[in-house]
Amino acid sequence: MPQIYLTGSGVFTPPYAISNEDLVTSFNQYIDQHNQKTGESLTHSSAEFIEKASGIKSRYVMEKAGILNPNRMRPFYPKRLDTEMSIQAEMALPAIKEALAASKKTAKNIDVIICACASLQRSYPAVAIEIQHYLGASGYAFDVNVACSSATFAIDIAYHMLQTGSANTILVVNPELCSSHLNFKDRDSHFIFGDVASAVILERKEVANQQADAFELLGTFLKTNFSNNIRNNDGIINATEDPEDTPNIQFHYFTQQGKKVFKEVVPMVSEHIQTQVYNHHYTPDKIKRLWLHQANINMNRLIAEKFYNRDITPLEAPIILDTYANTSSAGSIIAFHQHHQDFKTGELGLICSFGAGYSIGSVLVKKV
Ligand code: CO8
Repeated sequence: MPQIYLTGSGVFTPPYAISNEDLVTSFNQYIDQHNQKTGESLTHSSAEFIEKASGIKSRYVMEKAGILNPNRMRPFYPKRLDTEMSIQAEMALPAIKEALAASKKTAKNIDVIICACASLQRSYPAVAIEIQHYLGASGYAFDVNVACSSATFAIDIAYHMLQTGSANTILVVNPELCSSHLNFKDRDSHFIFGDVASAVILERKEVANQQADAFELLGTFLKTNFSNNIRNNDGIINATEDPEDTPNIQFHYFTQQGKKVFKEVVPMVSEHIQTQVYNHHYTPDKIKRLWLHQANINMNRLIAEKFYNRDITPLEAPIILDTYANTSSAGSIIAFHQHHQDFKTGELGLICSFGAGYSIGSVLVKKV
């Protein structure tokens, strides 16, 4: 079997941070105005609740003023001409440049680009092909969407393409523009997501220029199981759903049954990653680190404790959602990007995503 290496990663952090306190201040102003106007008595949000229930303290976004304006409560991304670079391509490029530099490659070396994320800003042309254009890469490119598992499912596709020899070097990029699908007027979910882009370079060992900081992919393991507990009905059908002549398109946002998700997904994920590790004839104690999807600090801790069957140290399942919030499929890649430099040759780690679908994707890696 050919050996497949992850040789570089990169993260683009958007320019604006919003603390829980700032988010809650504008949310509560919106609620006060709403209650005054309607006579309803909707309840305030609380920064303490958010941090305790989720572990999130802050999030990065591509635009802040619209989100924090109580009269708007959603970001403002002015419509761009078709000839202008799209916002997701704009987010993707700096993450890609960092990943390329880490792997000592240039765009000319990339055979395939997979743009994998939970929300794409348009149906077509594929954002991946636009990224290919701006990078000046040849070969081909396509988009993949498996919600929060988009990155790991794309890594699985890349891994198998590289093994068959249909490509030598593949770029997987995750421009997660979560703020555009988050209902900032909804107390239950207004705090959950942030924007970010992450990228990884995967390649066949024989073409890898950089091997000192590389990880070999030992295997990928995917699972899906249909659930409506995390859902977004946004799509091409929306404009046809209004019976009037002038379509009154509703905003379709992320919704979830958070408690159900928490309860159902924790055992699914811990069993899934244990199974993958046993299938490779290892035991959990041989895994130095879990780079988990960043959904919720309590959920991540429980998954890791079930996996190791003991209490864990913070570095066994590093948390980055305190500053980034849930960044959908980019979360586990950011955790990897920030927390792999201490690995020694032969040490094992596991990247794992989980989310809507339900979907779980895990990637077992060994430091070269
Ligand atoms: N402030 C104060 N109080 C609040 C707030 C708030 N903001 N929100 C809720 N409360 C109150 C509730 O009203 C409730 O009060 P009461 O007990 O009196 O009824 C109490 O707090 C508890 O509410 P919950 O039961 O809802 O709170 P939880 O403890 O369950 O915490 C969480 C809520 C944090 C959302 C938690 O359920 C959670 O994290 N669940 C897992 C979520 C998860 O991992 N989802 C995966 C999503 S990722 C994915 O796959 C989607 C990808 C799509 C991305 C697209 C971008 C948008």
